[in-house]
Amino acid sequence: MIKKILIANRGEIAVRIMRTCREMGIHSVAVYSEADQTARHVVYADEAYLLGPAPANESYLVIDKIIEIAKKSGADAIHPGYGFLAENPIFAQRVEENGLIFIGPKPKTIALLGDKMAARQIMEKANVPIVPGMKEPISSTQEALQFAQEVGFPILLKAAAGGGGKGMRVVRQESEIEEMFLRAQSEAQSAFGDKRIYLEKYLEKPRHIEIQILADRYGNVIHLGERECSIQRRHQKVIEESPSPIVDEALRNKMGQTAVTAAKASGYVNAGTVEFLLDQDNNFYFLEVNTRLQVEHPVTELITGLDLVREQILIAAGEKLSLGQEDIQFHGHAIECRIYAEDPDNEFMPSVGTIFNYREPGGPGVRVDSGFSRGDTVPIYYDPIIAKLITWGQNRDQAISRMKRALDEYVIHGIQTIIPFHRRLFELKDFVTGNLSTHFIQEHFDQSNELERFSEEELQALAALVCAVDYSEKKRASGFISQKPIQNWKMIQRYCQLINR
Ligand code: MV4
Repeated sequence: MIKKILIANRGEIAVRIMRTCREMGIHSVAVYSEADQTARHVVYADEAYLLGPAPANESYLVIDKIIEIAKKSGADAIHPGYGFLAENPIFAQRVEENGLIFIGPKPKTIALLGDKMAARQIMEKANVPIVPGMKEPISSTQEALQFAQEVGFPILLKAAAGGGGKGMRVVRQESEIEEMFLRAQSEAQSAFGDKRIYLEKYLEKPRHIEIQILADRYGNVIHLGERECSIQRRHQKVIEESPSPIVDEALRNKMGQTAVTAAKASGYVNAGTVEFLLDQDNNFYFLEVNTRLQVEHPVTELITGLDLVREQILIAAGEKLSLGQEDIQFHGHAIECRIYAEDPDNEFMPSVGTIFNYREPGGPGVRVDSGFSRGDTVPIYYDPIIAKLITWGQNRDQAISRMKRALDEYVIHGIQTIIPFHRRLFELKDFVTGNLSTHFIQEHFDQSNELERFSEEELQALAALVCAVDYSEKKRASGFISQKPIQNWKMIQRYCQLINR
């Protein structure tokens, strides 16, 4: 039995986990940094303890302190959320050594799947399709050249310790290999302290599709369908949805079965996500396993009716899965917009400050998971995600209509957010028709190419139009202009400089 859980996290995900705790009659324990004294997760929890100063490595990443608080408060278990210590096998190990339950996979599984090359080897043995590539790290450009001659260009250099696109380099021709290899190595070294690089065939404009799985400790594994996460910017997801507009029932069953195989092959227990790349011919390839609850889990919750945090807690408490694959049914369509405190008019720079007015959208089919309220200050120290806006509809069109309405209803004053960027995205024909890829944002928002087609006069007219539309949009959405409309004119000027006009 689990009666009290310490949530080793902050913001929207900490609040999200505590909500399920409360429904289940489980007491929640918050931990917080000096920057989060009055944060929503601290207010929501049944008890709260100060960890230390604002920087994460003095607060949310201090393993000893978190375990000490867990024991002092009488917690039975720790939920790590996502980010911070969620995929740190040492943390999971320490939690268990101290007689506490880690709500997540076993430390050994986290370590194993954290090594991308080890994971590929396991999956290959289990007949899970992997991207054609090497099983060992390369030590020279000579080996890279040999590989390229076998599978053909383009090839991709990846960090063995990798993830998140760091240390990744595309090589399109022989002359680039040497330089790209050295760059990938040094980037991998500084990001992971591990410079090992291996090679894969590079897939052009794939989709990122992941399968949610649940596994209990008795070997039962089920999948909860896919999430399409192709809309991302610099390896940061922006929009996720389920089902994917391109996945039909046959492909869902096939990918789902493969994900279940992947989970069984790695001895996986708890909730997890198996990531795949889907190429333009609908072939899918294993990418990696995320050994945590993911940011985008709500879209799966909305179409399956399940509470994934509840399932995680029950699994961690040693219960058997109460559902078989035949009990899982998908209903309707869900889309999530991540609300980052970033300024889309200023190269997505983090926007910090105090939210002096705040109103969340609501109504039919709208869910908001957030970690902030009016009067709160968004600190500079952590991830810039402040909320997630999720809509559900009978079908994709309805989920989109509801999202557009909800984005218009959302009022956040005092800081910049990417809400205006989302509004533009939802107007794009390729988005509405579901024509997505991991290069979507790059292709639709890289205006430096677009502007080359225009004359000086056209550019000026365009700038005036952008200012006017932006101004009236902001006024309509909030009844308030928090940003100088001149910013967009500056943006156009910058583009003109870029293209030497
Ligand atoms: C790839 C790929 C194409 N071919 N691997 C990026 C993050 C890392 N986890 C894997 N990634 C990719 N691996 C091969 N062989 C393209 C990407 C990729 C990507 C993947 C998922 C989501 C967004 C992405 C954006 C650019 C590239």
